[in-house]
Amino acid sequence: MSHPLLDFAPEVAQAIQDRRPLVALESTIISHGMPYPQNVETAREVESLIRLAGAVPATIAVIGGRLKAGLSDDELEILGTDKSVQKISVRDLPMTVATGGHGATTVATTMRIAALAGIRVFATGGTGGVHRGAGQTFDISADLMELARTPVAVVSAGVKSILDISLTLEYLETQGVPVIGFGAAGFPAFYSRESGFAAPLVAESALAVARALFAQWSLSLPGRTAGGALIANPIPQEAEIGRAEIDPVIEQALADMAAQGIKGKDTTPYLLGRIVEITGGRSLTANIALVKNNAVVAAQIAAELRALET
Ligand code: PSU
Ligand code: MN
Repeated sequence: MSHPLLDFAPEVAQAIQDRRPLVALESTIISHGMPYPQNVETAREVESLIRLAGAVPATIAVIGGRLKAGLSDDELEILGTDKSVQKISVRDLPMTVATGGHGATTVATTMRIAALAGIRVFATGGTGGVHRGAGQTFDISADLMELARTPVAVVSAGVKSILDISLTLEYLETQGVPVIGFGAAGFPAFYSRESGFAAPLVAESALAVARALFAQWSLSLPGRTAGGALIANPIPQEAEIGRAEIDPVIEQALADMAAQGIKGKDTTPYLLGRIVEITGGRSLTANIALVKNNAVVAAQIAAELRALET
């Protein structure tokens, strides 16, 4: 697929031509989700893991107003270090393009660009969702809206309990988004393998996920896609931080945020950073482990999907 605003890295262009499996990666996790230098190191390691698993990584961002599918080392370094890089959600994307700016793409924006690039599978750490107190604030991540309407499967470790997990699952059900627990009956809560909520659907293998996605995308109506899917892959056991341990930390971070009056798009980056501080870096170790785990599963799903398509 080509698009006048979109540039493919050479490796990605070659993979598309050869019909190899591709995995999209987001960039807000690099610029606003982890501190430097772990952010850039992790981004590189995640790309390598995807290659080892037989797929090709395409990290998505906006650089100088151009949509990028696959980044050079210099571009990755800009995202990891340049404080002027904005976190861009779908509503911000047109202005960033129009003004020639740099932008780190959220899950929602990455899905949109991945779809423009013809990439169907995307690995991240955690997705956004319905924030606690959304009844008052109306703070519902655009990630959920994009999952409803863009045909990309997002592999994540579930959502953090900085969000209202119950409302997030309800919202996804209303929007018709399949939420598939990967090899687990419980819906995961990012740092913890269990959230206390069941995964609405379960698949035991990458092939089973690929079959479900293939069926979903065969069910599009004319002029309307069948939307995306959320593949919920629990953090590896050895990296897990149990709920009893992380829940008070999250409560503390939420209280600190309220005290500082932080709102809107700054909410998620603030909470992520504050949780790293309170846990003395332990949450960052867990975050890195789950992102890598998601990347490998996404590569396996992308490979199975490609096999079904051919
Ligand atoms: N959740 C995480 N790590 C992250 C994010 C969410 O555990 O890095 C990022 C993702 O880029 C996600 C965005 O798309 O935060 C959601 O932001 P908001 O809640 O403002 O929609
Ligand atoms: Mn929000």
